[in-house]
Amino acid sequence: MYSPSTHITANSLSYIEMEDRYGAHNYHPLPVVLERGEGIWVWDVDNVRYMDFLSSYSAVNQGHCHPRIIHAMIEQAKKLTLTSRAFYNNQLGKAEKFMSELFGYDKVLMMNSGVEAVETALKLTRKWAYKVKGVETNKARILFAKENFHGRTLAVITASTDPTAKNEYGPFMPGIGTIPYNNIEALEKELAGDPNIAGFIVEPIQGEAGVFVPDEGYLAKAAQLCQQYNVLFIADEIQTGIARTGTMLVTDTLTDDDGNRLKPDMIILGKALSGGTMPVSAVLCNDDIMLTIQPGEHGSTFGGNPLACAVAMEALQVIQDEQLADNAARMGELFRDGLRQIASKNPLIQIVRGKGLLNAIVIDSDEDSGLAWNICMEFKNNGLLAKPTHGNKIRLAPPLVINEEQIRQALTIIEKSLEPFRK
Ligand code: IF1
Repeated sequence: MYSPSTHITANSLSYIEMEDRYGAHNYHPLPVVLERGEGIWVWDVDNVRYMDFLSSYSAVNQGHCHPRIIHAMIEQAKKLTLTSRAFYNNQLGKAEKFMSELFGYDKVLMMNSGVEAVETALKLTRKWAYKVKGVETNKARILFAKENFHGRTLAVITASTDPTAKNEYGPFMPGIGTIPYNNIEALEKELAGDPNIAGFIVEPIQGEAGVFVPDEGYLAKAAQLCQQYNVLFIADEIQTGIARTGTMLVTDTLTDDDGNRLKPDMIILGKALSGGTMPVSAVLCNDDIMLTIQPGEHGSTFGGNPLACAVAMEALQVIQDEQLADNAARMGELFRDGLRQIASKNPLIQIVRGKGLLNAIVIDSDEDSGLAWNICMEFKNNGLLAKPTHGNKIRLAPPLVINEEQIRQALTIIEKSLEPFRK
């Protein structure tokens, strides 16, 4: 089998060895050491330039170091960065109003990392179950989809079906169930069989599972079933949201059979909510859910800090002003067309899938063959950064500011890089 060059400069190696020596070994990064970024581009410590086709797992949708977001960040940082929630600040209300109106919910609760917002949604779901739905104390259950990814906390990995994320972290939390993704019958059976189910949390497209797009109609049907059984339908749009898939949210497109909008009861945002500049996350829902939590019952030192608020408003405004949802939709079509053309000539690409600029190719190999890793090494050698997920899938998700010429440039790199691996 073809083996790509793995030469690493002494300069890069010095940083890699430092992380290896002093850092926890909880990741296995591609051997590239980045120093600088601008738009879709990143540069390594030897000033070699790459196209970023990971976008920090869809956190830098607006492009690296977007000048407007960085400007908003610096201006706010010079004035006030943190008040805690013991006092009011003059940014939080503005950001909450901005997000409520933009996404169409009564209220917002801001946190920091994505998983904190997921935990917040789970806590809200339980409170709602006891205070509004009338579930008996400590009996509430929350449903998750198998092959989900919602973060790394103990509660959230309880729901994971990935042994790597979960092994030897037990004991796990009660009150959690999992059902197959993209399977309406399984959801209905579970909902019909257990009156204590409080919520169903789902990724509109499963990211970590290799950009698995559910069947047309699955999400809408799931939302309707949840409504029918008085169960909260919770969309984790941390990775799919903020224009990544060609609309502000994937769930913006849900309708019932008569064409009426279906909205999730709760949406969870993170990642690109700050344009990748700092951890900012949020849960949005209406008063009947949000107001079940009273003062002191949930919080965070940094959640809703004025720096995060100023950054989030600018990051969302940039998405709108630059029409990045439309661009993601158009560039995504172009990109998948190009990938399919490559696949028609090179059977190494088994499947091309995705929506907007959240895409993946499935490589024709065993999950543990290492082939997808070697292909990503060859991408890197040719100036494009991407990372395998679940062995034989490669996620391809550039910043949404990418243009047509750059898409063609990326396709050329991808085609050329795959050529030597041809069977
Ligand atoms: C890692 C994956 C992506 C997410 C969804 C919540 C979170 C994430 C849908 C938690 C985070 C990340 C985290 C990062 C790798 C990455 C990832 F490959 F693991 F699955 F993006 F696809 N919900 N996803 O995708 O957000 O707390 O990290 O801010 O943990 O290694 P977080």
